[in-house]
Amino acid sequence: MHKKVAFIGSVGSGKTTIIKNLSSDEALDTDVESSVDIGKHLTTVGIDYGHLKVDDTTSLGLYGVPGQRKFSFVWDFVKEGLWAAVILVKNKDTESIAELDYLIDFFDISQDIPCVIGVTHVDQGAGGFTVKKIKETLKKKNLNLPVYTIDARLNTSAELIMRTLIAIDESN
Ligand SMILES: Nc1nc2c(ncn2[C@@H]2O[C@H](COP(=O)(O)OP(=O)(O)O)[C@@H](O)[C@H]2O)c(=O)[nH]1
Ligand SMILES: [Mg+2]
Repeated sequence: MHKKVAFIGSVGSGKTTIIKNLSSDEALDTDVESSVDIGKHLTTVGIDYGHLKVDDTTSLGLYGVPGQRKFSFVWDFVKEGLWAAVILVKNKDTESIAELDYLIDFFDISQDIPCVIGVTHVDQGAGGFTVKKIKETLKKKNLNLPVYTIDARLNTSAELIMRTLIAIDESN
């Protein structure tokens, strides 16, 4: 079975990094020009794509989507048939924190879909304030989602996120 996972969050929140980190094959990174044609409308907006084989029967398609609203037409494509979502928030970045509210609504995030929030760049400063703000937003929306402080560059962080998504899916 092929399942679609979206990595969403503002520019610089670590989407490209975490997808490269997780991907079994060389991830497509459209931050630089890609030699592989994944569709003109995707390459021009810098979508990332990676692939992760979980076991013999399950593989995950990892899609990174730009956070800026001017690119929101790509979100419709990624939103279609979504299995799980990872929302990345850049620590201490006011815009990235504020974006969470909008992204939750746009992607119809609910308790029915596996979703984890990762606060990145916490190695550059304590994440307490950012986590507090995120929890306030979640409370307002009646959502109970795991919030992890992570380093998108580390395998251990990426694996923690993916294992959590699978565990939530199995308990749903
Ligand atoms: N120190 C630190 N750097 C990070 C972290 N996550 C990503 N980066 C760096 O931040 C920059 C932006 O990350 P990128 O994955 O391109 O963000 P994107 O715009 O969401 O795709 C890159 O130079 C990454 O190496 C993190 O948790 N800690
Ligand atoms: Mg990127």
